[in-house]
Amino acid sequence: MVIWTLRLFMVWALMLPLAHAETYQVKMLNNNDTGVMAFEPDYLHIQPGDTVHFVASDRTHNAMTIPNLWPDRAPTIRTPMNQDADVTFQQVGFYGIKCLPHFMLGMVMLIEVGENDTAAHIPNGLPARAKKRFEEIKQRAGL
Ligand SMILES: [Cu+2]
Repeated sequence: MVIWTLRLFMVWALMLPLAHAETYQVKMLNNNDTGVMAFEPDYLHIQPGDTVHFVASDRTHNAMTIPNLWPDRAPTIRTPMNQDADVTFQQVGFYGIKCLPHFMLGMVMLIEVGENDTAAHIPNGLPARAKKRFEEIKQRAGL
């Protein structure tokens, strides 16, 4: 009995890091307080191992990697259109995410994973509305 209890304790102890990982919800919306076509929230600060659950609240949205606003070697993402999806972020850094159909309309969000010494670097060449929304996000988040 004592050994069995000890084994159970060891299994529980091994699972602790997983138990601490959190899941955050991000809605994909046609409009909200910040304007038309928006992730809500459009900024998250999470820890490595945390998961973001993208919710297909409205239709014709998805979440995918913005090239040049993504940590080197972190796996890129492209969630299916019109579907909820979970993405787990392991690597420290800033992740820029866009909705493919609404990138031109500024449907983007920023996820900060872990602690970063440098500010998020918003790359050149983004659609004007995406650039504007990132500026708003950075100002609001104090980045
Ligand atoms: Cu969209």
